[in-house]
Amino acid sequence: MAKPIYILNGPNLNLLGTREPEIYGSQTLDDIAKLSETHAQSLGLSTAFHQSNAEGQLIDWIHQARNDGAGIILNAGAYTHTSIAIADALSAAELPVIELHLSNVFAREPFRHHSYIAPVANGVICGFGATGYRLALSAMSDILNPQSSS
Ligand code: CA2
Repeated sequence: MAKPIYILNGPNLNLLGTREPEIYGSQTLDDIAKLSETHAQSLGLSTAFHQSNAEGQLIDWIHQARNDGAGIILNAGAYTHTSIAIADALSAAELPVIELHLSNVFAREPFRHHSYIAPVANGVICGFGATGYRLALSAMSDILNPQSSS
């Protein structure tokens, strides 16, 4: 059985669909989990989709992905801008990593312009709302199977 793509979501993303739809869209995290699984299946991939408000839990899932996952798509929420510990865990995982944000963080407050994760990621996708999860899975598929990418 092929290893899944870990799709990890950080603090407050469990609130999606309840507030601030003008920034984050109106879909819930559950909606995003479903569209991710559907798109992954179309690419011949599977997902392990998680959300936590706790930094340590996100790090534990990154450690788990090191053995059990094929790659990591991470929307670390505000930990993107603060967490050296998550960046260290991603480096140690030795897997393809895609940093993902719903909003265009570069069009927002200056404190969102810096990421500790970007330097240890293969690439960054931001500003496309829930579509970003599909884009990230397509990019991960190309990273994992470069000969079948167009
Ligand atoms: O745009 C993104 O995906 C972010 O990772 C979202 C984080 C933010 O701190 C990052 O700078 C960019 C915040 C997630 C908060 O999610 C909410 C969703 C609905 C209502 C309130 C917060």
